[in-house]
Amino acid sequence: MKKVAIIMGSDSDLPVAEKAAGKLAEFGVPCEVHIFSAHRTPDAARTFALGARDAGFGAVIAAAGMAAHLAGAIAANTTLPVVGIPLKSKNLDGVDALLSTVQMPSGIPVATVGIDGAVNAALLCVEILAVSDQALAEKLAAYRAAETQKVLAKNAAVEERFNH
Ligand code: RP5
Repeated sequence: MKKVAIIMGSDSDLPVAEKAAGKLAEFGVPCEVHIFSAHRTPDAARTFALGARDAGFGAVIAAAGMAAHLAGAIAANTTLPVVGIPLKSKNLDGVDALLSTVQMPSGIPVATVGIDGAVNAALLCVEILAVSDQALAEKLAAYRAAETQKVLAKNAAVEERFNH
């Protein structure tokens, strides 16, 4: 199976990156986690992106906060799908990272999830890999069905409490 790379701009991003790693692990998708910064270690970020396909990766998650150029910088140097996670920061609440990540110029796509959207980033990568992996597609269907049951159970509890 192809691996997923989780790249973050700083070790301060680890709490969100860990959630993505945990969700990938639930599906048995192998991942690597790295700290590369578009601004502080641009050469390392570029080198990783250039070699990512040959290294066996099928998708890349890039998580960064503030002036979050990491996902775009990775996408500039690979044709693998790149999923960007804009991270919340204290001054602008993540809107800075959201706009920096989502507003890519035509030709260099980044699939941007919501602010701190680690679970959706991981699920999107699982969906990408599942296009050519039937067993993974079946795990996704089972996961979706289980999530649906959880919400139905919550609804039943609320209805039982309030609706008489
Ligand atoms: C970004 O700047 C990182 O992704 C991080 O979210 C933010 C702050 O980094 P630190 O100052 O905490 O290292 O590049």
